[in-house]
Formats: sequence, C-alpha cells, structure tokens
Amino acid sequence: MTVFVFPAPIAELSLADTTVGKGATLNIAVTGGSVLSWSPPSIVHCLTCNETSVTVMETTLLTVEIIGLNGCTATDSVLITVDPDLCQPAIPNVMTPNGDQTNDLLAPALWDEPYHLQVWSRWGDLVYDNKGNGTGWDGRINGSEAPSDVYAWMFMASICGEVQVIRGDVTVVR
Ligand SMILES: [Ca+2]
Repeated sequence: MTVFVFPAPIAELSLADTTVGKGATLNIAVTGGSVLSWSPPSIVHCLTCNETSVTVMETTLLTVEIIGLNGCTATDSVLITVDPDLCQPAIPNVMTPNGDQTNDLLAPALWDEPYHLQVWSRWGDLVYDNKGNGTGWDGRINGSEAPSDVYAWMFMASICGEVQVIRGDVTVVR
C-alpha cells in the first residue's frame, strides 16, 4: 500500500503590510492552494481567484483562506492601511519655467488621472485653462513668458474617490 502524505498547506500572500491612499487598487495573489474565501469580500474583485485586485476605502485587514491538496486549510492576512493624505495631489508653489526640466511646470506630481487646472494672474485674468490630461501650465500666457509674480490656481479632480476642488497659488520665478 502506498500512502501519499501531502504537506500541510501554507498560505502566502504576495503583499506585505502596506499604506495606500483612499480608493487605491492593489493587485494581490496567494499561493499554497486553491482559494476558499477572501475577507472582507466587498473589497475583493474576484472572490474565487488566486490572483485578484482589491480596492480599499478604509484601513482593512485582508484575509485569505486556501485549501491544499490534502484538504487542509490555511490562512494569511495583510494589513492595508489607508492614509487620507496619500491620495492628495502634490502641486508646487514655486515654478522656474526656464526649460531646465526642473520646476518648469505647474502640474500635480505623480498624477495620472484627468484633472481640470485653471490659473489666474494677480489681476484675475484667466491665463491657463485645461481639462483632461494636460501637462500643466508652462508659465506662458498666449505663448509669451509670464512675468515673475504670484498666480492663483484651481485644481479639480477625482481625489480619494470623490471630486474635490483645491485652490492655491504659485510663484513664478524667472
Ligand atoms: Ca526650471
């Protein structure tokens, strides 16, 4: 008689504990067996998949339970912390539009989503207005170099899963 002894399964999530912005989507995979359940199910996009993605709106302990070849189960968990500040765009307050690629643009850093950006001069003239995936304001007004001054801006985009308007100003230094 041959007896097959399968080792006890070990569930291993591909993600370590991490901190993300609200509304972030993360890819995650588990090895060690077939998925029995993901918890909480409401944030997991494929409840029966070993590789899936999750979208987190609040700090969550994500747990997966798998079943191995011997019918034994195992679990693994990862803590996904939501930091509400992390999804806020970083917009510079100083720009030096001289073509050296450093601080040449008024634009949100590391921002891939569409946004609406408007810029006004000190006298309230709208000098830049772009919706969509603009590269940002290059410090020009109708093709001419905007003088060194303080300019007001309005940034509107879906931030942390909801449309928000942020206002600030930027100093153009030439
Ligand atoms: Ca520059």
